[in-house]
Amino acid sequence: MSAIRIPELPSTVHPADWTVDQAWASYRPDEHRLWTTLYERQTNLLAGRACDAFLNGLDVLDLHRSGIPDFARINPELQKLTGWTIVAVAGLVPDAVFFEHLANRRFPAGQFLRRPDQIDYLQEPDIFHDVFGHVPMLTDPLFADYMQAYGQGGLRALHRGQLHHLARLYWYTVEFGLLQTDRGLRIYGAGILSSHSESVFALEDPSPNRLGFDLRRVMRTPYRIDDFQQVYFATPSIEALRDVTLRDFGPLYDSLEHCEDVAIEAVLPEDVVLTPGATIQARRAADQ
Ligand code: HBI
Ligand code: FE
Repeated sequence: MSAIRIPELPSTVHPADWTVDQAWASYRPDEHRLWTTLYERQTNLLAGRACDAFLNGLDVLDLHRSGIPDFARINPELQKLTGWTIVAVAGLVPDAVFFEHLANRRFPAGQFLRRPDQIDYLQEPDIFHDVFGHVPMLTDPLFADYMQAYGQGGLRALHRGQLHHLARLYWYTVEFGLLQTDRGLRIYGAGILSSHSESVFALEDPSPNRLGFDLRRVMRTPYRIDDFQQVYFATPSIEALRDVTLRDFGPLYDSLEHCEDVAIEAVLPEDVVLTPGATIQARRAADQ
């Protein structure tokens, strides 16, 4: 008997693109109530913390109306705004499948909702993280272009064996990105926006470094998936982010080949430090 088990696609998954039926009618009343609880908790926190594009997107799509959103209702609205649609998936999908969806302006969203005991944290992307966290930003034309460019870049990165570098870009922008505005830093990353505690931590906690976004610097920086971030990168505009991503990263990958990673909590002389983290603050105090 072989000990190796080859994972099989669940029979309800469409084999070509890993999509499933959202089966909206099958969500239970307690699941709709949990969505509403999560929605209200986050929107109370996010006024003055989330960027305008996100808050406008939440309004425009009216994600609150019927408990767990029905993709059949949202898709015509989203498609009219930026050409994006949401497709349901059962959980994580293979990288190539994920990028192929993004490159075609389809956002794969988890079909299932977390359990009540996972209200504060779960590792897999559920429908609250994916739809509340990611989808409002897809109503912004510049961000919509950025995500598609990322998907196209992902397919190229896969062919070049450079996914580790590109995944860092996704992590520090789409999931944990901050935006510089004339009213201070605002959140646009879905990993923060869908997290009760990190929405406050990301902007207000003294410990993490908050640095100006730089594509090469981000690609040199590993990340942790099991704790709050110790470094956030803030872009001056979504347009600037979109513009760097429209270029081919080939030459950048070449230059990174012989370049060391940067420790997560490190600050380099060339970094633009927006707010220094507690480690540097402690060091500065000791220097005085
Ligand atoms: N699948 N459903 C889902 N959601 C993701 O965010 C995701 C994925 N598969 C792969 C993947 N992300 C990574 O390739 C990127 O985060 C880099
Ligand atoms: Fe996500």
